[in-house]
Amino acid sequence: MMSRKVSALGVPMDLGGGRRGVDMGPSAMRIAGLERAVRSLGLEFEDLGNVHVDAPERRDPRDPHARFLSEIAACCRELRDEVQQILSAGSFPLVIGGDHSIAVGTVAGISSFHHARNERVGLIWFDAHSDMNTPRTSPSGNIHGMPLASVLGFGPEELVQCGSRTPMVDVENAVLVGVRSIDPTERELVRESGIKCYTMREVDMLGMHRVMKEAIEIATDGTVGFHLSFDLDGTDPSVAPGVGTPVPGGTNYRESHLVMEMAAASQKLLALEMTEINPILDDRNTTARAAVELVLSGLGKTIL
Ligand SMILES: [Mn+2]
Repeated sequence: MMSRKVSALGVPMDLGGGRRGVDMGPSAMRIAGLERAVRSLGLEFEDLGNVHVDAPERRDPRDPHARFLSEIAACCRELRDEVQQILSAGSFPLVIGGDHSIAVGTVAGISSFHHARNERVGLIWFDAHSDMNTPRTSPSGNIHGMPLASVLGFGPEELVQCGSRTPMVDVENAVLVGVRSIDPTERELVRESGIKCYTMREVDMLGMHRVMKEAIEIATDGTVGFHLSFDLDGTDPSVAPGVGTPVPGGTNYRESHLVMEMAAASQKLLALEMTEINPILDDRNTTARAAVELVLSGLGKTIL
């Protein structure tokens, strides 16, 4: 982390998923003591409140292949501008979701800020899913399954061109970690794009230390640093039960923290994003509390 000040920004978005409730993720993390926890590390903290998101009750999803596309794109543009302002002020962006579609706005902000300085950025995408669908391949039309494809340049124009640079991140500097569920139709794009993908099989066989070491090498090769977009569903449901789309066989408690610790130790982390916390499916805020602990590791908390 390059700044001593953390700026938290909530994005209460649940237009991108099929299951309701992830819009309460930002509240859940605040209630879990995010501010006090970050300050306990000796860092400055400011809470910028929430980006505006409309309620689905007030909107029509329209296109069944990309539901709520214009609402999500509008929110991502606002988020992009906020993230750029945080970076301009020399602060560290901590974005709290919200479904994973918000990553389009976060990555657009980071990419645009650095593009203006002639710098490229890398991306580590921690997730049970590959989020590489497009409206053409998505079985559900839910945009939270499309954000990684979008930031790499594949998908609807409104999302792909959210930043000042297209693609926002070069596929050579993007890495997937923790994957164990890929739709048969999105597999093609995962393969054809050439994105480096560390599935849970690689985590099992190589160990998380080697996986993250290699992931950081890829994300920092020729870049100024990287963004870590952390979908809580990447961790095992025993660690994070309250997520939008739980999948068994995820990273355990220590493996999840090692992802964060190694990102922090690299000194190349440009921003951090926590997504898909669903308090409705949770057990007494377990998942938001786990997310706050994980954030601390990502901000440089060490055991010793
Ligand atoms: Mn995701």
